[in-house]
Amino acid sequence: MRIGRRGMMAGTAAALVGAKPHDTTADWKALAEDVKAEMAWAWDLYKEHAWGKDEIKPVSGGNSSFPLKNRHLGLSLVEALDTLWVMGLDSRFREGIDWVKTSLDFDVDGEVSVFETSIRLVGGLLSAHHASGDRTVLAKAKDLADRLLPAFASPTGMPYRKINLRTGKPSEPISSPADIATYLPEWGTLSRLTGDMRYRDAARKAVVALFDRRSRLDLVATQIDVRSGEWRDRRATIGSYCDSFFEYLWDAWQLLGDTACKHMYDVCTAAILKHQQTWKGGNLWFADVDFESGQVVSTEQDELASFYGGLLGQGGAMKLGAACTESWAKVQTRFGILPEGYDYAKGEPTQKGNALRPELADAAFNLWLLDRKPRWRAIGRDHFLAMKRWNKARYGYTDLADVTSDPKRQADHCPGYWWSEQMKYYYLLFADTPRFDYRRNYLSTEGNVLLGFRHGR
Ligand code: IFL
Repeated sequence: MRIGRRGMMAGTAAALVGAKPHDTTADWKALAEDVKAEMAWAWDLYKEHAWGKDEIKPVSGGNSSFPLKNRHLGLSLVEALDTLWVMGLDSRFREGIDWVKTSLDFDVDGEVSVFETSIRLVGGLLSAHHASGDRTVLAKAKDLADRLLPAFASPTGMPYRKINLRTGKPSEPISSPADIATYLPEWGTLSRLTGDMRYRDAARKAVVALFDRRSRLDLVATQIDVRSGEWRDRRATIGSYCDSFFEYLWDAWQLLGDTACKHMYDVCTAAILKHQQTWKGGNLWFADVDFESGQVVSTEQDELASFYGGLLGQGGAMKLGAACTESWAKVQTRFGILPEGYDYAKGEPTQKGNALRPELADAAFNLWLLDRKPRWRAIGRDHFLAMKRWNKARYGYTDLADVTSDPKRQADHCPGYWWSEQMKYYYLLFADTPRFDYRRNYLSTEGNVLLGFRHGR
């Protein structure tokens, strides 16, 4: 049954979450079909109102650009491609691939974030190549990586934050662990596919340079100068600015068999568990601490940190990973949709919006891949049903300005990752599709599938 928007607006926040949180039964196949239908619906609206633009504005029907200012690279289209393929939305996938081959051009005089452009566009094109086998798509990924590569030519080997796509001029030397060290799976894959090791080597050098500058507690902080290697901030966090640095240490081991990265992951994780792990009322959180003294500096958690339970599970700490994910699932049950910031000490949101985030679904999917417990599917189901209730707008799915208001207040932005991440996580969680190898696979921080597609099905 489809519930009308008016009907959705009655009742308290907690009552508005899809099913009872600990009810782990559902018609998973039907849910998967529902996810697929929502993806097709959103794609068709994007095609009609924002074709080739970066992002659709789902409330007004307008569009916005990212990662360039005022120029578009078809970000949502590229991010959607492998999701369309794995769902079997083949004609839409083909029209997207055709657009990439005929219309996508990176020769633009404008600055982009090296990190965002790599995870979203290089990664999106690599997964689209994995799905299509099309060498032209791979050539586009290589062209873009070639334009980003000069950013790594700093004195330390850690990349500048930004680069001009046409001139190759880098800028913004103050960067973060996530901006510096979230490349190896994509760039290692690109090196494997092209035989050109410059991508992998640059990405790896940056990781090692960052790791070597960790504190005596084995913690990293959020800001560092890539020219001098001097830290510009003292806060260690598993959230924004650092999150995918830890993720890609594990991933480089998982995807590329990089044993040094496995060692770095173990060192960093042991430090986080020793200095940041906090239990409150039976819930597991990770405090922000001073990276040299270990003193707690904040009890606020970014929503982004809710990915961490999945990573802990992948790294072998299944009980802690499950506990961390359950802590966030309780916040989801309370508000329906996670707020962008949450203070676990006060039990209150600190940022009331939600940028249509995928992290809790990501963690649930990763944990489910490991132990197949229906509980993780149920968390993904609740994430999906709440999104359908609250984020659906006239022209697609939108972010929220306030998750605590009743009704929840919509903003007007569909970020590119929506197409690549949660829609794929939900579908893979529910569908049992033969197009995906559930035992041997790899999904990037942006949800791009770099390993695990099964063809001929
Ligand atoms: O781009 C997304 C990706 O998962 C990431 N950070 C945040 C985004 C989604 O919230 O690494």
